[in-house]
Amino acid sequence: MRPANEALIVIDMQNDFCPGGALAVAEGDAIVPGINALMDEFRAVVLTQDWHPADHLSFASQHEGAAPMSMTEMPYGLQVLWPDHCVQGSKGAAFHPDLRLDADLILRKGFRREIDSYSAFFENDRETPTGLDGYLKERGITAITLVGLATDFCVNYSALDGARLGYKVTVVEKLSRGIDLDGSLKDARAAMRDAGVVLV
Ligand code: VGL
Ligand code: ZN
Repeated sequence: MRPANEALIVIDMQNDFCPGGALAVAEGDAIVPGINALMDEFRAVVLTQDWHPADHLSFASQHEGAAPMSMTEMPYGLQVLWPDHCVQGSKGAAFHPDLRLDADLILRKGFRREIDSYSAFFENDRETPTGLDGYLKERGITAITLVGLATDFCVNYSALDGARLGYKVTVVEKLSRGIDLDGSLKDARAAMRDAGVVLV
């Protein structure tokens, strides 16, 4: 059992990010058993859930003529335009059916139409907090282990923000899978290493 200052944060293990889903990550479902087993080691477990309104502005469908996976400029910076995914209350937004749900906190993110939220800590403007930092600090947690989907987006952003906030951050690569858009997986690994994130 890990000490009480360590939390496991399971990022976006939802149907839409698994094979057959709207924004499927290759082998996204293959990591479920390993994540379930790892939960036993931690006294604090948080699940995040990507949770978008149907007209979310990160969806290509909301931008006339835009193709999924193309880029656009938003007031807060560059944004990938995704296929519609993780719509609030849909089957795609539900957790993978085999994922253990006996977690302490389920943190939803991406619920404001105007702004996407990859990180578990901040929306994509990198400054609007989700509240997770306060939650972890109040529980005396100083070290976080991240697993889940996708390595190069929500896991990466969460890891970088966690490091910036002063947590000791570990990403378990074999319990994470990437989308890999134009080399984004390689870039994410380099960025995480540079930020002092431990990749195991
Ligand atoms: C994610 C793209 C859009 C993720 C969420 O969980 O990595 N990626 N929304
Ligand atoms: Zn999303």
